[in-house]
Amino acid sequence: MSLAESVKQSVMSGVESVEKTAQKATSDAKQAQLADFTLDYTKDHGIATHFGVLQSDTDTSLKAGVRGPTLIEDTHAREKITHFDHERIPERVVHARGAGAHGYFKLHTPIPEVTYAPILNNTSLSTPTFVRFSTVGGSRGSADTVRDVRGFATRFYTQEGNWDIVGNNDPVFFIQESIKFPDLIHAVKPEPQNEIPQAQSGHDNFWDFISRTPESLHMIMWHLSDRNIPRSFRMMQGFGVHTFICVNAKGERSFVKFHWKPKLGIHSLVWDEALKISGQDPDFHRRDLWDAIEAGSYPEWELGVQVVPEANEHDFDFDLLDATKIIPEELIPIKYIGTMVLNRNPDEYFSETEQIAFCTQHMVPGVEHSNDPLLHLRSFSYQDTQSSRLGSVNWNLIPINRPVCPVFNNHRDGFMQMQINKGPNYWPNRWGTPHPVPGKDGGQVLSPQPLPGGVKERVRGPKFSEHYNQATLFWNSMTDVEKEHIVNAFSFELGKCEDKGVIELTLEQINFIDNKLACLVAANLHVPPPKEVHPNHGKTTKFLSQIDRSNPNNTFTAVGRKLGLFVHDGFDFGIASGIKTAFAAMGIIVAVVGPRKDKIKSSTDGTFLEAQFTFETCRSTLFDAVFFIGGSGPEYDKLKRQGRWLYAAREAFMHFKTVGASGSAVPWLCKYALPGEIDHLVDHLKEDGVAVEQGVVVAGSKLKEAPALVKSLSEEIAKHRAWGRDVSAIAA
Ligand code: HDE
Repeated sequence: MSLAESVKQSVMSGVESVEKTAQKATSDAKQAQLADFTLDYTKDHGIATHFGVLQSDTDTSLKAGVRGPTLIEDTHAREKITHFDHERIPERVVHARGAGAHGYFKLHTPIPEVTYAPILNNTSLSTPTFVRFSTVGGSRGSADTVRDVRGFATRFYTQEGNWDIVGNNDPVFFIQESIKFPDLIHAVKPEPQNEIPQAQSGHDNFWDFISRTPESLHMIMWHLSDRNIPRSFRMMQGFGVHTFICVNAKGERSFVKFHWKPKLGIHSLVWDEALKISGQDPDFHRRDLWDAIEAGSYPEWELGVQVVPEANEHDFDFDLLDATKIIPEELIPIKYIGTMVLNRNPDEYFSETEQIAFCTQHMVPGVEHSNDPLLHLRSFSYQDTQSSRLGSVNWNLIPINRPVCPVFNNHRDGFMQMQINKGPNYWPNRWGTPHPVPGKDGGQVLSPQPLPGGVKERVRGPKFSEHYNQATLFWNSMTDVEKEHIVNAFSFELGKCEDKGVIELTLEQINFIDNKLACLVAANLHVPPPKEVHPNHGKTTKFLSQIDRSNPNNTFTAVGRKLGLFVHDGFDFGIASGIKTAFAAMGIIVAVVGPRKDKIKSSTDGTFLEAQFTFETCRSTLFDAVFFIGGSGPEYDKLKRQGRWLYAAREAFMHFKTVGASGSAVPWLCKYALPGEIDHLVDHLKEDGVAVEQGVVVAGSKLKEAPALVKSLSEEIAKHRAWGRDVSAIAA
């Protein structure tokens, strides 16, 4: 069985009812529209020129004589080469690397008190969506698992037009004002003189900018936390970041923040793992998303809103319009109102994922801009960039960008006009169409917004000048493990800087967040700690930690996780197939790793498992857990010299992952793979039993049936990582 089939078998039974209804949603309006533009190349077709003339030869060009020069008369050859020459378009100036998927959104809790937008009021609607996840700094061919903010851009194809929430996986941003965006991006992108480093924030220019931009420090805490090395797109929260305005049918306005909560929980890689995967599988995240959807294990998110009525705008010690601040959930709880399911991979990356043109100004009636100074120029920027990126103002006519509702206006012509607009092209006219539509009939009428008044000047609101409180809140709210990761991340990033002044200034800034944090980083960098001690306000929030189980935003489940099941010729079939079958029923993906990509024979006559990976074609980093099946025969006798097994066990252990073994692989694990680490556990293992400690699961050689092992193994996988494990002695 191929990996795709085994993945499919694994997850099909683990998916819940809401996902199964997803199939029905594929008959939605957007899919139907896209179908009209889709050519099926898997059917039998002859090759033709662009102008439709069938060609008899596409391999040999027209020549003047057998060994003569190619003739310019060869229309097909010229067209083929010319088209190829122009295949590339500019990549996005930021968020160049991404992966997308189709899905749908279904509301379960209407919010008429907040907005009159039908998509947030009508529970019978199933609204088609397209989501694109991305990294920010790297170019289109860079790696997925770098430390970076992840884009989380969602388009809803509503009956009232396209609504885009162009968000990120962090709820705040580096800067308060759009006008600073080019500086931020120039600083983080590769340095101009040598285009180094690619997709990394660990370099002088970035930290130079940050240390001189204190408003960025809250975001920096998110950036250097585990959030920005996510385990999977499927395991990321998403945030609209800005505070938007929503308007209800009575014309009452509220400030609203949008949140996406992943059903599979919020989980991350560890840094060493992220670094290695960048080389081992640069497509790790897009493959993970693609495989899950192909397998029918559709990722889901709950859409939530934090709502502040306009009258309460000034109730906070920060400004609601400041995108470097969260609204702590203790102050304004999130109300979850609907579910988004991603259930279809694109047919063509370029036409769909690359050509989708998200825009923050794509808002439907009932949702509006607030006065957030990061938002208005941003809305200008998206409109502007699409025209240069996609080559024409007519990018709205590209299939993935077309709304599913009728579109008539008087915009005309331009490069690549793709429809024939018959009739009037101005207003008012004697035909009376296309005409403005009154608000009562669905025309957009922006709500009358009170303006603060004042004089025209380049200023920011008074509360915009406080930059450290929420950075400290974030730090205080982390568990010790997460704090250690942040200290290590600062140490790595600043350790990559060459300019001592940059390091010094950054440490001074971190010192305003927390003195201990600054001292720990300084110690790691072997530079003097900051002298002044600024008081830490001591406040915490339980909604931010990814490890603290009391955070209601998180979920711990083994569903959708991947186990690498290592077998060698002569393995114990009963235990291996027991795990495989049971995990398939639980929605946990099992990949068999063997000496060959072929059938691997067990010790029981006539039984085998098909390996999807060889020891050489995968690493432990590609799995959430590794399990080594015991067995007998010459290969098992040589196991202590099986370097790939030893490395996989040690590396997974070092990355705090679930590691397990059964039968004859247990003494191997204990003595050779993890010497001195699990003696105590193995001493207590009964021959027919299972023993567990800190994510290590071992099964005795006389264990006949798998259920007890399956239970322990899946429970450990669901914990994500065994953070209590001491890995200091492990070299991998
Ligand atoms: Fe973007 N951003 N951005 N950004 N952004 C772009 O648009 C920009 C900001 C975000 O998958 C560009 O189509 C400005 C915040 C995502 O296609 C560009 C500012 C947030 C994506 C642009 C910001 C984002 C982009 C590049 C200053 C989180 C990828 C190509 C305020 C809320 C969307 C493009 C996709 C892409 C400009 C800040 C998220 C140049 C001027 C804040 C997820 O228009």
